[in-house]
Amino acid sequence: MILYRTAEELFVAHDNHAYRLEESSLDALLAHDDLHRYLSAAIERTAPTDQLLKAALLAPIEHQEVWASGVTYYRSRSARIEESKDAGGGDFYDRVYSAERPELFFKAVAHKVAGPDSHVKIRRDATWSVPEPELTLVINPRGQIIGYTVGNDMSSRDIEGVNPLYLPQAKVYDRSCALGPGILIQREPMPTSTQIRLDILRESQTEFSAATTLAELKRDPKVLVEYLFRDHSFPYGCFLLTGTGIVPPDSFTLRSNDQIHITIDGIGTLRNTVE
Ligand code: DO4
Ligand code: MG
Repeated sequence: MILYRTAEELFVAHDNHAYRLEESSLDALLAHDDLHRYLSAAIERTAPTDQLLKAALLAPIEHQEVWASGVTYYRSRSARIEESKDAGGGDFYDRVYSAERPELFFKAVAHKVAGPDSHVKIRRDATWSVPEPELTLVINPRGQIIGYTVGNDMSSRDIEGVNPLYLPQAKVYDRSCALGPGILIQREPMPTSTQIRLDILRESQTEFSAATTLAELKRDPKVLVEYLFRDHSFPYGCFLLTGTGIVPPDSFTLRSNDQIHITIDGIGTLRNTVE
């Protein structure tokens, strides 16, 4: 079942039907002991509605923080080593790829997050910007993974490449993160065969397309969450992007009006336009 957020309400979609939830706070839903069971019971007692089809979707986030993991795919490791070779930073990326402790960094709070069918931004002072399509874990305040959504970790590769200490500026700015279209509520891990696909369209033509699968993800999502929650509380739960396995060629940079489509099996497609 997939949870969707609109300006007024929350909906759950299941077996080609949508149901409006009595609960309208995502914060409250994420705090439930057993969200899957709560939503199944809501579906049992509620008549389906067509209101979801008419409503604009918002990013499925309220007071949650968004964090991200880095260099969790071999492709990301190689791309970062290359982009930072003049700054002598490549060694850091190689070391973090094989280290026991993962790279985790703060990415956003709700007001920096773009929802489905809205705009993401590239920084005005960046010359090399890319989207990063990432499976995103939805975690409750007790540190349990309760679902999955699609995430875009927009990144300024030139700023990151000059010096790894510039990472927060390369990664955190207004509308540098997109989440949606909804949250797949699922206790079980996503299968390793799950495909993550990125399509970038420019003037309606495909400019770049690639796909990977979760079989390429080096880190166990549960271990990423365990590190994130060490001496660190999230009273409303949080989101954790799990890193990118797709990096466009070095000649590619995003431009205004490019359309970014990220599709993850079982969750859906997150569509955004570059402002
Ligand atoms: O270390 C830089 C960021 C890495 C990242 O965002 C990724 O691998 O997805
Ligand atoms: Mg990333």
